[in-house]
Amino acid sequence: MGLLAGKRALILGIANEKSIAWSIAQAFSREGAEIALTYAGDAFEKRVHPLAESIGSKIVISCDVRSDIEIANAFASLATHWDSFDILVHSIAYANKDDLKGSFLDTSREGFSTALDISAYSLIACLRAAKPLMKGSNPSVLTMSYYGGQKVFPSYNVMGVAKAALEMSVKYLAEAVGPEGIRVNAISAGPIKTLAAAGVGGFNQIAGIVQAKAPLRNNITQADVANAALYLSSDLARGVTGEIHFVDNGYNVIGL
Ligand code: 0WD
Repeated sequence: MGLLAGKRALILGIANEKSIAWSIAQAFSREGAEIALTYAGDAFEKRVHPLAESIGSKIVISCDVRSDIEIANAFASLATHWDSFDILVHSIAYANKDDLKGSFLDTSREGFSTALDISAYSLIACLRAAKPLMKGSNPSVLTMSYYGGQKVFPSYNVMGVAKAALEMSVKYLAEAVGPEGIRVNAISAGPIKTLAAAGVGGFNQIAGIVQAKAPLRNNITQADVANAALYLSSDLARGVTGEIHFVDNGYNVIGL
């Protein structure tokens, strides 16, 4: 029997087949979970539908997390299919391209607010909307972070500040929903070539340094993140909440 047999998982943040969220959806499906997916508006619908079909997922819902109405509608729509679910995966981030290069000092008020809204606040808004449905045994919420939320990386800029807010939100949310038995964790993933990564100036340089310096002398893959996500979302991690779990081939332990 699979690790997630009998569980239902809602996964937010598939843009295409390279998305970390897509690898997570495949791993969860392989381990017996029933999957529902959301996509960020019309531009992504065509990409996500065939992916959903390939894992037998019949619930595919539009949810642009910038809008409270879209979030409310998405969970209302989910509730017409499922009276409860067990696992929420939030794999969403966005910053204006101009804010992911050059000097952090040039971050605009609008750019700051966009990055923090979509990349950090959306976790709070989605969990609030999800909570009435997350009433199974050992429900789990998981989000995706990056080491740039703890240390300075060139060009990561405002997204680093958003990840810091996201990681602290994980801890406050873990306390807020812990009494209901809901766990909240983050994976801090090493650099992976995806659509989101393509927007970060100097991504290739960062990935090259990780390959040379990480204890395991390599970059991670989407599947590495998905396998850790599997553990954190399963009953194996029943005692784990408020945790930022590195899946980075050990890069974060290196000082120089
Ligand atoms: O190196 C990497 N790729 C890492 C990614 C290292 C460490 C962490 N992460 C994080 C990202 O910051 C993000 O939180 O993992 C998460 C998933 O990112 P990904 O899989 O690397 O990238 P991608 O396939 O682009 O998925 C992110 C998606 C969006 O794609 P685009 O490329 O359009 O920004 O987040 C979604 C969208 O599907 N998204 C939204 N969803 C709902 N509403 C919105 C929105 N407003 N904006 C973006």
